Amino acid sequence: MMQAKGWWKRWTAAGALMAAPALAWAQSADPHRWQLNMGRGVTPSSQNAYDAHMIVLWICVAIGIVVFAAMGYAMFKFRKSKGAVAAQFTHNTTAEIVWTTIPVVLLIAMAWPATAKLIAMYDTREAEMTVKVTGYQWMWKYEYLGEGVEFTSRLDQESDRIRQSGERPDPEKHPYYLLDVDKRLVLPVDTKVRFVITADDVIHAWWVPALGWKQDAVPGIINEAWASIHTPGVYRGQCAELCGKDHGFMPIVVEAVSKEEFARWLASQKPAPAAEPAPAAEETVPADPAAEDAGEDQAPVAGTVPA
Ligand SMILES: [Cu+2]
Repeated sequence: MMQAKGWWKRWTAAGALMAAPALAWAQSADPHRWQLNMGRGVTPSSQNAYDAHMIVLWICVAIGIVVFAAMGYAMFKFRKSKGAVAAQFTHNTTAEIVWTTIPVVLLIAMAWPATAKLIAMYDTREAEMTVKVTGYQWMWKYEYLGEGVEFTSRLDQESDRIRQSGERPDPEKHPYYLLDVDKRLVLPVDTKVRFVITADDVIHAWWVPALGWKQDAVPGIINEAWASIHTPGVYRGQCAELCGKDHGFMPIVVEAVSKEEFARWLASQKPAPAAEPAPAAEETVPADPAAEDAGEDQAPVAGTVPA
């Protein structure tokens, strides 16, 4: 009796453990430890991918249940010890039609929405702004086309120091070790942003999982993609093409902010109109905007966790 109770407890605990990831499904952006399902991300493309994945997953689950139930039933019901004798027929036209038709219908049912979603994911028309992304060994360059704002984004100094020193990174102190940059790609939310993506030296790939796509950056070729981020936040990614010895050290950080905040940020990045005589050009606008922000963005890395 005691043993039976122990079993029951163990099964309940196991059931609770299995249910836990289901709660995590609601979580959206960046991947986290022990995540079982794919994330929903923060763009229509990532939501499309998630929806297509869930449709197919549940179809697979249903097929699995039906097939294994039929197998189990047949093995149990028609077992040799009960005197079952195998049938001797070799063909059954009805069965063959059924097991051909059902998969065809299922494939069409899956391909139809998947194709519609895929077409939507590649439709970059009617974008409200364009960002040109260029991959370099081993950093990214971002240009806000038509705005006169461009900068490079590379591994943050603290990650770089840790990796070169050979010391063991402390996840408490540096939760974004190798996933932080000196200058983030700032984007407005609820805005269709078109990305044109290329590379200068070798093939790279620009990938931020929360945006729901990955695009190759190929020298001499311009690839396109788009994103309309619906939730403000910081989304991290990495180069996804083995591009040389420092391939692992060219992360991507996208910061999605409100439209107003973005307008302010963009204005602050634009070079000041050249004041003619400028006797004392002081340090109003540094010649290199990257240098200015490097200092600013380093600050939170030391101790606090950037949101
Ligand atoms: Cu790369």
